[in-house]
Amino acid sequence: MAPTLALVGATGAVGSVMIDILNGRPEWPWGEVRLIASPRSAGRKLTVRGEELTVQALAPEVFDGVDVAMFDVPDEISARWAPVAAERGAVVVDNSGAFRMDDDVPLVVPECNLDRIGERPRGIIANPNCTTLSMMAALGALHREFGLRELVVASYQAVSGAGVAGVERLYAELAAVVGKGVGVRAGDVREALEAAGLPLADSPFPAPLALNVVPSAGSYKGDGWYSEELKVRNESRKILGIPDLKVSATCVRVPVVTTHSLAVHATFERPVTVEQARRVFDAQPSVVLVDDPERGVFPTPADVVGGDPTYVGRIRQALDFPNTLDFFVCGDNLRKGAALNTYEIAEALAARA
Ligand code: 11C
Repeated sequence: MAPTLALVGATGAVGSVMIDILNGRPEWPWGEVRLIASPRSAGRKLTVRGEELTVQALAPEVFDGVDVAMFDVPDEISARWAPVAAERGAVVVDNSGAFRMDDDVPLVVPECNLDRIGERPRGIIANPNCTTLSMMAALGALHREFGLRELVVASYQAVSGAGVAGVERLYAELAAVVGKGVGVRAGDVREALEAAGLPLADSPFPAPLALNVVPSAGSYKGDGWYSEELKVRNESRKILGIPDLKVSATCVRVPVVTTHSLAVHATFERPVTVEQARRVFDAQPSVVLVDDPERGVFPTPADVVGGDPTYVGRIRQALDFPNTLDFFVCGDNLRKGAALNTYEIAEALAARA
């Protein structure tokens, strides 16, 4: 019998992208699909592959008979409900940060470590953070050939990483500054936001995003580090299976709606040329090279948003660092960075059922 798929968080920002993905998949291995959300959203109707489905309220019994349950909900909801779904027999693919670093939960990017999906003693498989994920297909391919040893990254993160509130805030701020001639004197953007009734106290970000960049993503964790920077370090090590990988990340929020970018400085055990790296990327179906700097061709969020692949450009040999490449990566943080990777894991589970 075809397996049953559940989507928990069906009405959220990532859940909505997931439904687009379900509707667009060329192959369809599933029988029944259940859409699940908070009691507030229960009763809503959503269409999946031509069938109108009613969203059910999250409760233990909705997982009875479910083979694979994809969770796109906040950490605390996953922490509480993923074990319930697993107890009722579902394999959970969880997109929150609740289980990622647990030793008995695999953290999976299909391009890097799909073989780990069978090792799930708790019935839970974790999906990485979107910032880490945005570079993993590219880095994993290089690591297999040249042996990654050190990684220094700067991220340029879109506001949708902070949810619908982040997107609404950016649009409101842009409307408040456009045509005002601000951005030329320290503090004038903050003044324009205050004047427009947009105090920073109401923002999900600690500084203005309009006409600005903000070196803070996630929550502050002490010793100078924000949570996103620590996730990049810890998750990259776990996914690539390099526990002693040297990683240093600086995560920056930028006024982009969707698609995270990263400037990557990667040092390898063995020598690597730009031509070799290009060949490796060409052979990786989910990586697209956009790299002709002489003609101004490189990936940018505005040009790749909504796409599934990891887009790579600006590949160059670091001038002063042996065995080291610098390159720029863009990936849609809601698709491959969240919903698509989760679904790819679910699809692989269905293929093995
Ligand atoms: C951001 N990367 O851009 C975050 C969002 O650990 O799943 C995803 C947080 C996570 O703010």
